[in-house]
Formats: sequence, C-alpha cells, structure tokens
Amino acid sequence: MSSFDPIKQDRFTFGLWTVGNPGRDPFGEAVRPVLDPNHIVRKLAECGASGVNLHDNDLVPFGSSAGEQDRIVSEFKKTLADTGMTVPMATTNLFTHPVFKDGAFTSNDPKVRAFALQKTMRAMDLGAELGAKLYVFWGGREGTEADACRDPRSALQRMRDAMDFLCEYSKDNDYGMRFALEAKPNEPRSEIYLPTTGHMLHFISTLKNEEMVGVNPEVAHEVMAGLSFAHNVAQAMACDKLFHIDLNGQKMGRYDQDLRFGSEDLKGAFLLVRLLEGTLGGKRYDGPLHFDAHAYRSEDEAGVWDFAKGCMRTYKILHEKALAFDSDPDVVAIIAEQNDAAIDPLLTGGYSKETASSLLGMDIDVDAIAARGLRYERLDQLLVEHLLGVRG
Ligand code: GLT
Ligand code: MN
Ligand code: MN
Repeated sequence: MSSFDPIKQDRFTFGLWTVGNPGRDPFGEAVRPVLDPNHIVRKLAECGASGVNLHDNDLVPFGSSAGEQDRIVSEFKKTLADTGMTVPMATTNLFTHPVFKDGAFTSNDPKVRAFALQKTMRAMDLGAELGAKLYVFWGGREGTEADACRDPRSALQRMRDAMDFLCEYSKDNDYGMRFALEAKPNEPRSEIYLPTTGHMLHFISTLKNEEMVGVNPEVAHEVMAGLSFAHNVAQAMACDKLFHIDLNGQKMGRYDQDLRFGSEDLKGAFLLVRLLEGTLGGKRYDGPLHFDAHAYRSEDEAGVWDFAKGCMRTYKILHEKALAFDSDPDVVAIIAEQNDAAIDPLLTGGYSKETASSLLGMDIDVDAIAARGLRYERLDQLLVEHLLGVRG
C-alpha cells in the first residue's frame, strides 16, 4: 500500500449525493443507475473514507411514511456500524421539490417558510439520530430571477429569523450541533442571496447564537465568483469559523462543475492544502475533509470509485508536496528575506504613545526598498517545480 492510500484517520468524507450522482444534467438523462445508500457506505469504507454525509431525502425519499423511514434508518445504522463509518454532517434538501421554486426560508409565502422550517427540524432529528454534529445550510433556491419580487433586506431578515429559530431548536433538543453556512453566487437561481463566504461571515455576526454558526466554503462556488478560494478559507480560519469544507475542482467562468478535487487549478489546490494543513505555520484545520464533487458523465460505477480515490489521493499527495515546499531551504530563505525582527513587534503590539513616536522617528529608506527585487518569480517557479515533481 503506498502512503497516498487513504485511511480513516485522514478524515475524508463524501456525500451520498456525490458518489451517488447518476450523471443527470439539464441536457441529458442519468447515465448511471442510482446507488443504494448502504452500498455507497460499504464502497466508501473500502476506498478508505471515514464518513458519509447526507440530505434527508438522499436517505429517506420525500414523502416516505414513518414506518418506511424507520426501516430505512435502522438498516443504514447497521451498515454504518458494520463498516465503522460515521455521519459527521447532515443537511436538508430545500431545493428539489417544486414547492421551493422561489426559495425556502426566504420565500414570500409564509406557508413555504413554515414548511422549510418543519422539513429542516425533521431533518435535524434524522441527522442527530445518525450522530451528525455539523449541520450544513446551502441556500440553493434562496434567490431570484425577477428581482423586483421582494426587498432583498426582507430575504436577509427571513434567513436570519430561520437561523435564529433553528439554533434554538438544536439547543432545546440538546443536539449539540454547529451550523455551517454554504455560499454560492448563482445557479440554480440567477442570483443567490449571501453569494460568497465573506458575505456569510458578516451575516453570521448578526445572528443571536453566532458562536454556533460558521461556514462551509466550497471550491467551485468561490471560483465561480472569480475569487481566490484559499483567501476565503483563510478569512474563515482566522476567525475560527471554518466548521466544514466542500472540496472539488472548478474552472473559472463555468457552471458549478463539482469536478474531482485537484483536477483543475492544481496550484490553487496546492495552496489550499498548504493552508488547511498549516505547513507554512499557523493553526491546522482539523474538521472533516468533505468532497462535494461527482464523477464525469462518461463513467460507469467503477469510474465513480476511481473518482473517489482520486480526490483523496490528490489531497494526500498535495499535503506531502506542501510539507516539502515549506521545508525547502530556498523557499524558506525567500520568504524570510523581508523579515525584520526589530520592526515587526512595533506593528503587531497595538497602539501606544511610545510606539507612535518610534514609528514617527524611524528613518525608512523607501527608495532602497522600492528598488529591491522580491524574488517572487523564483518562489513561484520553485512551487511549480515541486508540483511537477522535479524537486522535493
Ligand atoms: C448540492 C450543492 C452543494 C451543497 C449540497 C448541500 S447539495 O449538491 O451543489 O454545493 O453542498 O446541500
Ligand atoms: Mn457544496
Ligand atoms: Mn458545487
């Protein structure tokens, strides 16, 4: 077994809807049969994943009776126990049923908003029964085409009311859940409220139980918005709000591709793994590493497991590359070159009259600094050479 083969300790997870994606798209039918959730769990365990995540209706079809739900859930729990797999995260499908065609928590119709809360409370009960301590909210339909239909401030207030209510529901039932809000700029709606992780971070600061709520950034969604995924994740990590992460691959300017992790923008994937694993320093992310992606439409079931193994292997390979890069003496030297241990404390220690007068009295040779080359061409080439495997 090579060291890149995934093991449970790697904390890799997949959604039932990811490896279970049958390849349907707006222009074509499914190309693969729908897989049984118990089969998915067994196969994921064999591949080295540690857990599986789900929407309520990925496991229990919409409209099932209480008896059917009990039967499905008890068989699923047995499969989890047999394979040692966990369910770290659960979520609600608030986008497939036509009742949600104009949103769920933000709909203009209070009956739709009531149904969205009812469905979410029931899905949280299911998640809690399966042991999930993280609960994701992706507002897929929380948006507009005809933007004149509501004041966007009402949408934000409705979203806030829903989050405040559901935080209390978790507390009231002792579920011990933390919520992770997932942003996406568009698709399936023309505009989606709270379109990026940065928007979510501010929104969270307006909630009654803000300590319970963090983010679930997804590579594809920030790239669709034209942003650096690593920078968005860094901001979430810096304020201890990275509760969960959706890893995948995406080309800029496309629809939400949800490709195999690392299959596009390898440099971006490398910088992300370097950040999550803290190889440059700083706190590591220690939550689940979830792949919210699916296999190409060209694949049969065997290709789905190739896809799943590929996501996990690429993460582990990039982790090794990041360790090698950050311990490469040439890299360390370029990054250290601009350090100045005498000045740095003046800039990080906060304001005082003494610091202000030290700064005001400092003689800074701006022309010499401006004339100096920073050797970032060399640094980036070193990164490329590590990635291409000729260094490290
Ligand atoms: C859907 C979406 C994902 C979300 C899932 C959670 S569902 O596949 O595209 O980004 O994370 O609701
Ligand atoms: Mn996602
Ligand atoms: Mn996506």
